[in-house]
Amino acid sequence: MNKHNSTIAAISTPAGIGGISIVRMSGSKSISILSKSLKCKTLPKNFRTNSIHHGKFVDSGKIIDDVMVSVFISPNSYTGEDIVEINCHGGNFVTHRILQILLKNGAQIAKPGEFTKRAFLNGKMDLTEAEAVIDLIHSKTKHSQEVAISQLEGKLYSSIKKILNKITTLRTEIELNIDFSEQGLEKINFKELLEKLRIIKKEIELLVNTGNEGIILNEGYRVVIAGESNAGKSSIFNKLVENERSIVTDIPGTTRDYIEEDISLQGYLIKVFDTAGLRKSNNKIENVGIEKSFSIINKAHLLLWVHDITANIKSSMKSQLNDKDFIEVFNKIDLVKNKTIYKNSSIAYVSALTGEGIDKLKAKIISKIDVNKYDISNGLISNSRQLAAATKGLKALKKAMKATQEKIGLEFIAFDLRTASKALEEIIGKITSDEIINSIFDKFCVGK
Ligand SMILES: Nc1nc2c(ncn2[C@@H]2O[C@H](COP(=O)(O)OP(=O)(O)OP(=O)(O)O)[C@@H](O)[C@H]2O)c(=O)[nH]1
Ligand SMILES: [Mg+2]
Repeated sequence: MNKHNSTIAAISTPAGIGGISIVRMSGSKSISILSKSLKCKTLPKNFRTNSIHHGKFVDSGKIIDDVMVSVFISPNSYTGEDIVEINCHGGNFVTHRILQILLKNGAQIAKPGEFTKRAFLNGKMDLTEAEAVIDLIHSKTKHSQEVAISQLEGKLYSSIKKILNKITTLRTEIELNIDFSEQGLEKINFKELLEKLRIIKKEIELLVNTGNEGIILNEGYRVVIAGESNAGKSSIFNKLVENERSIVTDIPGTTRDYIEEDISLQGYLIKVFDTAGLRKSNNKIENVGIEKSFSIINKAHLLLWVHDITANIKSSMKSQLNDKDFIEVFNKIDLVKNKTIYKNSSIAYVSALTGEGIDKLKAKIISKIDVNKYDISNGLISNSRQLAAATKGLKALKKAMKATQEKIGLEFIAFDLRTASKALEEIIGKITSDEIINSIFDKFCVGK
């Protein structure tokens, strides 16, 4: 089980002062390194797995702290290696001193995510579960937490495993028939084969479709505020994020670079973007900003298209916004006396100045989030990496179906099925490049 020779250590709790801090160590030398500094009733070499011990942490005969040590012996631990977790008093100095002593006695400092990476490499979890660990740590809302925990429970993994098993069974059958056909004994029923492929295709398709929802729940729903300059976009942005984050002036072209803030609405993570007003400008900086606005708009789930209700400008740029879902927002209603004009229910009438209509706008945004179509407990694709691989798998399966319909040869069908399997195996990390694996674990914090 222990594929790594080094024993790693890190502080697993956040920096700063707290009641307790945890210094964590993993590797085959964890117990022997600990025994150099722990004075305790039981000798560390006699510690049993899943046990906790009270003792004094000492260095060169001096007591450093009074500690509780949790012990997990390989393979019954998070990483699959011997782990000790030293619960010490949560002062910066004490915690760092303990870490330094462990390093002096033979441990190496852990890289970000190295504990979880070892768990993955030692087969304690698949890649989707490892990704769920980081998602759970970073989750800011109820829904992102629910997606992460279901993934951590291995729901996505088992959905993918089921599909992979079906593909393998079918491919084995086909490959057997290739051998038979060499002897002139081909027995394959193409109609039945096509039906089996169709069922698998449907399952992968479902997986891909869950991706749209999973990514929204996990990575956030991207709402981009766009429209004419001076319409009040930045003012609306500030109201939505409840912070005077974006600069507001009466000079058209105030916002140049886009600004992004996360908010939580009814348990959904919403990523709100303020962008430069779209207009024809001779200013070089503003034009760069306008180009950036278009690229942000392209990645939006929803646009808030803002007009100044008093300006009476018909926006010419709106035609360039393709088929994006949008809410039309008429701002500055505090300047309008005749309230009867607010009659179009598809339009959000607001005043960023007084706050009137902002709650209704928030409700409109929520109503646009197209989720809850899938059962989270079955596992959802929840990031772009997983979605790209699932899409690749779907493409290969469609090719296999086409080859079957055209009866162009069993070898081709087997090849496409192998491609589909490889793509799905990428999601769970069975065959994934070191580069991808490193990029996933680089996002972790030290000590996890
Ligand atoms: N009366 C009134 N004035 C507003 C309202 N919202 C914004 N303004 C004013 O309109 C002007 C422009 O507001 P901004 O929020 O900077 O507009 P913007 O769309 O971000 O402008 P650019 O970044 O230049 O494209 C400022 O003087 C604001 O104070 C509103 O609801 N009512
Ligand atoms: Mg602005």
